[in-house]
Amino acid sequence: MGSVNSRGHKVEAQVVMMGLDSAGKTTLLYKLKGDQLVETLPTIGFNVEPLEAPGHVSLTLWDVGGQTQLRANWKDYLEGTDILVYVLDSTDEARLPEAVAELMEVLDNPSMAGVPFLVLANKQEAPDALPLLEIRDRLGLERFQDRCWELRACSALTGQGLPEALQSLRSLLKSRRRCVSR
Ligand code: G3D
Repeated sequence: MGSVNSRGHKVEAQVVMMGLDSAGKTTLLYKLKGDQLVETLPTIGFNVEPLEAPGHVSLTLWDVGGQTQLRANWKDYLEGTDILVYVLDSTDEARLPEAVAELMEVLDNPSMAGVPFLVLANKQEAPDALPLLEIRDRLGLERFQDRCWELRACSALTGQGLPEALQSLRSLLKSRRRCVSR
């Protein structure tokens, strides 16, 4: 469970990263972790890594496998999570509807009540990436007026947008109490 210390500075949080297979979750995890690019294999189960982020933020990042047969287990990771990071492959227009449908199912889970979420439109450096505004329209997140969420563009390959994504994580975590009270 996340916590903020008595001076309101230190934030500790469990972060679950989900998204379809190949969205770039594992690449993102290790880019954030050590600014390193790794050769990824499909995640069987999950990867978990601690991450000290700027602004006194200690995160435990769970990268949960996104292959079809693993998605039934997603709900097991939601209980006790402080924030959800949902990663989209901006170059995979064909599977965008599937990615959106899976996100909606996750958001419907009772464990997600009051939990903020950050959607990352990954692979934005690719020439064929859908622009962020189009992704925003296709997601239809504006309907979630009563939840705390943000949408950010990034590239796990180049690191573009990752500092801003961490900033969003921090501000969403700080807003968590507000989300819960709704
Ligand atoms: P997953 O953990 O969500 O399943 P991975 O996804 O991290 O395994 O990444 C799947 C593929 O997408 C990998 O390529 C990886 O290099 C690529 N990828 C991840 N992030 C980015 C990005 O920001 N931009 C681009 N262009 N590619 C990215 P391979 O070829 O190894 O399958």
